[in-house]
Amino acid sequence: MSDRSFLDWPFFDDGHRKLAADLETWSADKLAHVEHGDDVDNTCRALVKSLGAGGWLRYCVPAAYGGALEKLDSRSLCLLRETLARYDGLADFAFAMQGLGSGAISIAGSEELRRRFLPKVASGEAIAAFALSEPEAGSDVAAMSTSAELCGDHYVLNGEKTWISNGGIADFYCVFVRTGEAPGARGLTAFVVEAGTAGFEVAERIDVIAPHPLARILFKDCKIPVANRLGAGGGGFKVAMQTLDIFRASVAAAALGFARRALDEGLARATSRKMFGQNLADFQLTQAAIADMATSIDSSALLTYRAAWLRDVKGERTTREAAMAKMVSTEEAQKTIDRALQMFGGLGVTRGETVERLYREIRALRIYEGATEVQKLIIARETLKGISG
Ligand code: COS
Repeated sequence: MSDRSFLDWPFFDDGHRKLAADLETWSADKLAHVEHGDDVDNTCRALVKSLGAGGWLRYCVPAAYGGALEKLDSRSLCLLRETLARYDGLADFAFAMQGLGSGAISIAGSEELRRRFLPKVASGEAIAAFALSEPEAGSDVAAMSTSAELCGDHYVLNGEKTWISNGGIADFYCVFVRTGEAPGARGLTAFVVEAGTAGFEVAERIDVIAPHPLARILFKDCKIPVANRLGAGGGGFKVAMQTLDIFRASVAAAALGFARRALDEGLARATSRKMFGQNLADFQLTQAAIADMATSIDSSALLTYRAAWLRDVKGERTTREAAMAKMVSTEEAQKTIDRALQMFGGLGVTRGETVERLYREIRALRIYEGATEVQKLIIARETLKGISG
């Protein structure tokens, strides 16, 4: 059983502790001993249904639209992602995408759009996706070129988006495009595009080292009603950044879940593997690795839950804190998982071993929703603002 002592930290209230305990019981029952086949699409569809039936997706939307809490609660999202990731990376993925994919609707959608999409996200009836990245605009969001032109009561979208999680299985996509009110970041707008809309197509499925539904999508004269716009024209960049501010802390939490699982696996191995007449854990080199792993997990947890608490309780913009949490937690989780894998020796790189799966699963987290290098830019910028202002 993973260390749960962090739940006593002052960042949490009794509601969070109950959520963590209930989710632990549910995950042990529904996820712990489940082997997924090779069909990631069906696995993810089934996981969304199961997470919906369990009531967990209700944490992805506000209470007025079928959610569990009045507004999105960062600490709950983090506890959910941490726990799900510890049990099953695809369950974490399925959960996270319901939140990230619908976040722009919760933040900026009209009442009509919220009523139409959010209850289905919460129940697991509809699968959501977030379409921001383009082949030439990943880290530099404001450089995107997919465009939308206003023609009467419609916008006409043209261009492509890539590395879109849930691409191919999503029922709707929150898409960010250039509408040209101003150059750069001030000329972007967000829209909801439903799968099946004429002119929208999945161009290519992308296979990655830790498989999950991922695709490149195309818009060819794709007509979207003005009513599907999320917020004001030209406000899309801020909607994207506000969405990322919430979910970046939850990426940190997912990395933390992977790292905790790696420590659990490493400890079990170190205390049972016999070598030179003693356990692996009796060697000081192993103990040094365990100390590093345990300390990096606690520092990641402190940064992650600080960011979440600041947003929930102080209502502050947490751009800097979420970036710090994401950077440290994902980078440290990679090291922790690598150390755990090393304890398994040759077994560690064998397909099907938990540490081998974690080793593949953690890698993308250092890239998506803002690569580590982008988090550094953000942290430095915010820190420099602090001394100049
Ligand atoms: N919340 C609200 N508003 C924000 C914001 C935030 N977190 N971050 C920036 N803004 C606002 C700024 O205040 C600015 O507003 P004004 O035009 O009114 O002054 C506007 O948005 C533009 O901001 P900025 O000048 O910082 O834009 P940049 O193009 O320089 O942004 C970064 C650079 C690196 C911060 C941004 O492109 C980014 O986060 N990139 C990573 C994107 C990412 O995560 N990609 C992965 C895709 S999802 S898998």
